[in-house]
Amino acid sequence: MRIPGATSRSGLACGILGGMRRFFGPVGPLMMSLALVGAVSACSTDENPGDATASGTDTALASSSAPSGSDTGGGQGSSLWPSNVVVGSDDPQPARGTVEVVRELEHDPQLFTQGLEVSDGQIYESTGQYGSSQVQRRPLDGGPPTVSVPMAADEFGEGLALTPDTLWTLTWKNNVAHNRDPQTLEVREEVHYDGEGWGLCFDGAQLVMSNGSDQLTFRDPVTFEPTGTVDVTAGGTAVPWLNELECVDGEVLANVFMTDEILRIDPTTGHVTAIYDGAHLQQPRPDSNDAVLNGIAALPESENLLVTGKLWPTMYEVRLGG
Ligand SMILES: [Ca+2]
Repeated sequence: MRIPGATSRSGLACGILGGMRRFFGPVGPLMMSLALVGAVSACSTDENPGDATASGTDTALASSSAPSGSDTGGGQGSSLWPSNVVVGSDDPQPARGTVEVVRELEHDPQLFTQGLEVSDGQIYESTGQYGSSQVQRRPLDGGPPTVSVPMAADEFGEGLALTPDTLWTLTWKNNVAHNRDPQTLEVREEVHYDGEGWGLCFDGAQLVMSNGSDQLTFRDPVTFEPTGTVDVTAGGTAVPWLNELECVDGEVLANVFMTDEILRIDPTTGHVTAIYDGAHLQQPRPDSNDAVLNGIAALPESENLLVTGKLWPTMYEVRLGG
């Protein structure tokens, strides 16, 4: 764990990577993808590719914009984007596990899923895209949303997490989290944070947030102030693009942008302890490069999860095996 503001490792490869992110901007995801294949790998061996995002600088890539208009197509076999988490050779090595489908549920294929959570028989889902981002609640056993609140047109919705008093929702690049009434979903307060917002979960004591890098930030569930960070590694290699999160029994589950893999992370060490392959879910995928796996929710009083993706017509109740 690292305290906020502490100096982290940095190096040439990561510096170049961070520079590319800022240089190419939102118009150059393909160019950046070509460079990333090498740069991420090089950076991951010893450096921290997430420092650029974690330190609050703007990045070109986000959980939602990168594939748009490009042919990166990660998670669907593209050769331009790492389709699997890169695991180093150091110990501990992550276990390999399966995603076993228990049942299928309907999912509105219009939803650009960014955050998913289940509580008291209700599904909470937040979605992205400028002009159509929203937060909604609907019954787990089916049916339309009972509450749906749009976000401002200049806000791009990201992850969400439910605490006893608050539904927290993130924005991608607005540097703002919304403190919402869990019943009405209306915004009660806005709080500022540095860097991008990607995924969020609540472990019962603190919030855990991702920003697209390999770093998770812990936050106070009432004030949203950062309380610490941890760098996530698999076999000693940094794991960038951590996206939607779910806190489960003292561990953090994360799906990784542009892959079909779900990671089990020990939040005290940052070690990835298991990797679960969800490539068989929602096949064939919707005809959009955006339609990647994104959305993990623990089902209360069960060891099963609810998993979906952006623009997917299906949610899956799954059991992680192996
Ligand atoms: Ca979640």
